[in-house]
Formats: sequence, structure tokens, C-alpha cells
Amino acid sequence: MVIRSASLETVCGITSDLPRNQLPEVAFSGRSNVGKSSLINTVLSRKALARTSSVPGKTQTLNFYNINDELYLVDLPGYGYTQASKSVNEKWGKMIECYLRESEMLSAIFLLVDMRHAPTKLDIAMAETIRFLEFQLIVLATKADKLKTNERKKNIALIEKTLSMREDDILIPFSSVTKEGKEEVLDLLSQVKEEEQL
Ligand SMILES: Nc1nc2c(ncn2[C@@H]2O[C@H](COP(=O)(O)OP(=O)(O)OP(=O)(O)O)[C@@H](O)[C@H]2O)c(=O)[nH]1
Ligand SMILES: [Mg+2]
Repeated sequence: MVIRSASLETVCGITSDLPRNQLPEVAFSGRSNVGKSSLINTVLSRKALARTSSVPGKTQTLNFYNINDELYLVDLPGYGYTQASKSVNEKWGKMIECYLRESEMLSAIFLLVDMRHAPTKLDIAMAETIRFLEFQLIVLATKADKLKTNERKKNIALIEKTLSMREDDILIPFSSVTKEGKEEVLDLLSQVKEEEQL
């Protein structure tokens, strides 16, 4: 898919209603700090369209990016941010869950996990939600640049095992530093654009 235009169209906070979009939506879910906003910038070849930070908890709203007037990328707040209060975490969790369950145009959910670490309980829960909603499990293993080849193999196997991934699930190693995985993600977005639900 060729990116001709990309702009932040809707920002949705805890109290706002979800937009009634007419275009397919692709959601990016994952722990706080895993690299969701960075991945969106990399895929769109934009330096700082989505705001990123080395401090977890940067994205606190659902941000809808209109791509070519063909589809939306939805940057979600990260889960499992330990510095946030429990009630704030719960509110975010509910907002994310509500969106994933209720959006009529949601066509794919990408689950981002940090390739350096084993998936957490919350990652496992998100993978289960993705299956429950009958989407394909697509895992983007981020920060691939930080691992050596042998560690990488070992950690990918651990992620596949922990998330009970099956043969037909997809795992794409990704790096916002080397741009590894960018073309694969763009190919998946093309599939969504062709109105194929993933
Ligand atoms: N080395 C490396 N660092 C990365 C990569 N992706 C993201 N980072 C760094 O990880 C930190 C968090 O990135 P963000 O993109 O803000 O993460 P996020 O998942 O959007 O975080 P929240 O908005 O808090 O949920 C930043 O310091 C990024 O520079 C990557 O592929 N490689
Ligand atoms: Mg973010």
C-alpha cells in the first residue's frame, strides 16, 4: 500500500463517544511503551505524526489516523502502565475493550509485544480477546533491533508458545529503528483496504 496522505482525524478520550467512521479501521494494541505510536510513524514514513515517548503512558486517548481516505489506523493507549493509578488503568482498559467490541468498522487488530520479553498476562488476555472477536491473531514483535539472531529465535519461540499461537496465526518481527517488518505491515493494510477482514 502506498501512503499518499495521513492525518490525525479524531481523538477520543474516556468521556467521548466513538466516531461512526465509514472506512475500515485497524487497531494497534499492546503494553504501554511497546512501540505502538513509533510503529505507526514508521509504517506511514512520518517522523512524529503519532506522539511517542520514552516514558510509558504517552498515548492516553484513542487516536484515529485517516490514511488516504481509505482506512483508519487506531493508536490505542497502552495497557499495564504501572505508574498510573488502578482506577485510571481500569478506565483505559474499559475504553479499549468497549472500542474493540463495539466498533462496526474494525477490520483487524494488531497485537504488539516487545520481542525482548515474554508476553504478560495482559498480552495473553488481549490475544484471547482478539480470537474471541474472531479476528486473526497478528502479532508484531517490536524492538527487533535490540536482539541478536540467536536471542531472537529463542524469544520468538517463547512469544508463540506463551500466546498459544497456531500455524495460521501471523508473527512479524518489527523494528522502528531498522524498518524491518514495515513492508509486511503495509501488505496487511492493503488486504484490509481491499475490504478483507483479517
Ligand atoms: N530500539 C527501539 N526502540 C523503539 C522501537 N519502537 C519504539 N521504541 C522506543 O520505545 C519507546 C516507546 O515508544 P512509543 O511508540 O511511544 O510506545 P507506545 O506503545 O506508543 O507507548 P504508550 O503510548 O505509552 O502506550 C520510545 O522511547 C521509542 O523510541 C524499536 O523498534 N526499536
Ligand atoms: Mg503511544
